[in-house]
Formats: sequence, C-alpha cells, structure tokens
Amino acid sequence: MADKPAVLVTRKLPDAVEARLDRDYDARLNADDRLYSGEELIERSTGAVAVIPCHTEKLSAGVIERLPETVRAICSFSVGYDHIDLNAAKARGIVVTNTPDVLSDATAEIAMLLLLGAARRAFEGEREIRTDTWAEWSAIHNLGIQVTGKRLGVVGMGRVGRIMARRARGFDMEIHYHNRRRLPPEVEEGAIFHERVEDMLPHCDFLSIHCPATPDTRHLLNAARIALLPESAVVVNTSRGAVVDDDALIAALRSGRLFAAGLDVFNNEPHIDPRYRELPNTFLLPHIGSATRETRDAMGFRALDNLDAIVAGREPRDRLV
Ligand code: 8YV
Repeated sequence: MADKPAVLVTRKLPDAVEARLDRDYDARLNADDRLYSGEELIERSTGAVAVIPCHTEKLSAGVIERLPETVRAICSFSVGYDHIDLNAAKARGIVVTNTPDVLSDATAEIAMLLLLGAARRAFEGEREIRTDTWAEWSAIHNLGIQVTGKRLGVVGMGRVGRIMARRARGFDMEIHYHNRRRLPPEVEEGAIFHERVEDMLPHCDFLSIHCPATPDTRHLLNAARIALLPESAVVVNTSRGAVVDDDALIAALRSGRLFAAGLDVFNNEPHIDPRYRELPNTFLLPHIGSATRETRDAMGFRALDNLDAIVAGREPRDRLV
C-alpha cells in the first residue's frame, strides 16, 4: 500500500477527529497543543500535502510563500479565514477551505448567552455569590435591562446572524439587520433591512455583530457609530475583535453611554485589552463560540471531508480559493 499522505495539524483536535486523521493520513499531531510560530509551521510542513490550522495560526503571505512545494491544501478548522492570506495561497495554487454551517448554532447560542448575561448583569451577580459578597436581597440592586420585546440589530445576516435573529424572536424581539445585500423575504423572516449600518443603529437596543473581519469591517463599531445607538444599548460580539474599536467601546462602557457589552472575541487574543477586565459592565468569554463537543467534532470532520476531497482530486465542498 502506498504511503499515507502527511498532514500537519497545528493544534490538538478532538479525539474522534484525531483518530480519523491517524487512520487516513500520516498525521503530524500537536499533542501538547502548543502554538507554533510561523517558522515552526513551515519546518513541520516538510513533505506534507496539507496543513490543518485553527484561527490561532497566522498564515500570512510571508508564511504561505515559504511553505514547502508539497503543500497543496490548507483546510482550516474554522469558519473565519481572516488568519489566512487567500491571495498568497491562490498565487501558489494552494486550495484553502473552511468549516461553515456546522458551528452556526453553537455560536448563536453564545451570542444569546452574552446578550442575556450582559443585559441582566449575570457576571456581577455570579461574582457576588462566588466572593460571598451578597449582602442582602434588595429591590434596587443588580438591576439589568429587560430583553423581552426589545429591538435587536444584527450586523451581518449570514449563517450565524440568521440563527441569532431566530433565537431572539423567541424573546419577542424586533429584528433589524444590516448586510451587504438584502435577503429574500423567506430568509428575512420579517427582519427589517437597513442598507447603511448608520441607519440601523438608532433602532438597536441590542446590537449583535456577526460579520467577518475584513479590511472593510475593521473598526466598523467606532465612536461615531456607537454615538448613533440609543442610550444604554448593549453590544454583543462573537465575530472577530478587529470589527470593534476598543478605545471607543471602552470609553462608552466607562461613561455609561452603553449599558454593557458581551464579548467572546477580542483584538490580540488571548492578551486582550486589560481595561475590559476592569469594567463591571462587561461580560467576557474566551472565544468559545463554537466550543461544544458536538460542534468541534463536526468542524474537524468537515475539515477532513474537504481534505479527503482535495487529496482524491475532487472539488472540496468549502473551497475559498
Ligand atoms: C473557532 C471561530 O473556535 O471558526 C471560527 O472562525 O472563530 C471559532 O469558532 C476557531 O476559529 C477555531 O479555529
């Protein structure tokens, strides 16, 4: 039997995914789950046909250009692909794939958790219990903002944004959305479209960000746009930190112009802006949008389905370039 193709897997993946990798490939696994530098990634790819990175590996043009000639595919274990220079990959004839769909429900769950947690000051309440500082029940203590019946603005009505909108309807929320283009009525499901994000913001008691990080969406939420939100709005971000201008968001949270923010993603993860930690009105999670057992298995299998197709000379389902 011919040798199995070598594949570099940059991070530790769920057991079932690694078992399939081991069965079908000469899998170079990362048992320690240590983050590789660009140099290490290039070195460890020697003789490999493919790399399976996570969003934590920056596959810049500089790294991609120096990958060994043998590398034909980058099958990312993520839906986002802002960590991969697609132009550089295309120029080298390397196929790039991602893992859409399978993580949409899990990510929308975390967005809803953040929305509820930020609005109802869950973190402050939880901390009181844990630090044994719950003095006495009070009618005026820990007052949050009611979610039911309020208005939610969704930035980026893609797979995750649509599920978020559907979940929010379960709380009788009125849904507004901004997207590159208007969606057909059966997909809109009654949501109100705004061609310009500026036109939507005054209608958003809650704002949930679901667009990808691109040069166009960098700092999409900046001081000028925050100023368009109603007083005491709540901001939720489960997409990428780069979409938010930290200085502007932190200033608005500090002054009380915004009621709270629920954030699962940050600039410069895991070394986030420390000011977020000092604010009482932030509900912070460590990028766990897709972190369920079911979803992480499904992401791994989806990445492997793409890899199998490329190795067999078939068109992969989730080709980006
Ligand atoms: C993952 C994500 O945890 O898929 C994405 O784009 O942001 C997260 O769901 C991560 O990217 C895995 O690489």
